[in-house]
Amino acid sequence: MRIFSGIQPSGAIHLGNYLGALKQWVNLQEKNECIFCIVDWHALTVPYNPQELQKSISEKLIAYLAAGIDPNKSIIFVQSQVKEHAELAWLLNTICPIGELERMTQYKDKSKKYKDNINAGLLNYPVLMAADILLYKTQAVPTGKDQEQHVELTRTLARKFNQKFSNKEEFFPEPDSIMPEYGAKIMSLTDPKKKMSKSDDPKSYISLFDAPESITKKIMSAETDSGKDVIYNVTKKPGISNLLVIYSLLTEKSIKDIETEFRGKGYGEFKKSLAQVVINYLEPFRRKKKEFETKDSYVKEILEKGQARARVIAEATMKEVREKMGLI
Ligand code: AQP
Repeated sequence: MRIFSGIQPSGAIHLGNYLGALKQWVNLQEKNECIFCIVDWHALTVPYNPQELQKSISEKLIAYLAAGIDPNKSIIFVQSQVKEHAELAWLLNTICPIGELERMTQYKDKSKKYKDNINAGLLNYPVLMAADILLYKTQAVPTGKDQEQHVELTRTLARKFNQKFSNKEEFFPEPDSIMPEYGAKIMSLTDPKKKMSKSDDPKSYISLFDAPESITKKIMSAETDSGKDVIYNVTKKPGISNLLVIYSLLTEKSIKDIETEFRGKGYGEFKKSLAQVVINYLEPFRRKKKEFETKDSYVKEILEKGQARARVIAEATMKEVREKMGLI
């Protein structure tokens, strides 16, 4: 199966991005042809600092490598280095109904969050994402829950393109979403009714590279209800339930077993133990980051090789697309 997925360099990669997306990628690369992108053009749709962008891109690449993405198995590259993404996005824009874009949850959320910067790119973001995916004739897209709607639009656009320009034959496959059973939507530490997001206040998320003291501080002050029983109940105890999910995914213990372990012990003890679990789990990430930061040319080479491999596929697809759309 051909797999494509990406992460935007819009902030620090957090536990949500890891549990929802990255962790699946690592497993999928064993038996599939995987293409993992750092989608920098997407990050320009919200306010950002141009001086910080390259550093943020490098950090994402290091996070991919530290998580276990293997450049010998998977293609890793930066979106803006393969111009065909922009070309296909433009062409797909011409078959995408505006209504489909206006109903997107992420567009609505981000329009509220960045009231002074509701740009056309924010609205068209899902079309660029569809182009990212279809350019590689992708069959499946591993993501968290928040991106499901965008993958659904990608299927719609693939279908429309096939009907209009490919005699109803399958030129673009309609890609499936792959989501983990648990962890597809990790919630914010400061507001457990909202998803964890890298563009939010750093107190609301745990970055893969956070220092141990910072992890402890964030978990100990994570929002929980006024009770003291460590019990999973998303409606009544969204905060503690979110922490239980994180605990369970990082230790591979069932939520039932964790509830039993902390019966009668209260939130304080549970949070202290969770902080230690997270610190230990993320220790190799911090170590590998330091290691890769000293290997500048190795890291650059990975991107150059990745982009060359991605270009071969992208150019072949676009040649066919142009022909089908009457451009040659
Ligand atoms: N809270 C989450 N729980 C599980 N999965 C998540 N993902 C994002 N948040 C969670 C998944 O991580 C990947 C990265 O997505 P992205 O960088 O394209 O942007 P996003 O989905 O908008 O993620 P963020 O963290 O919320 O970034 P910002 O704040 O920049 O918008 C995707 O697979 C996503 O589903």
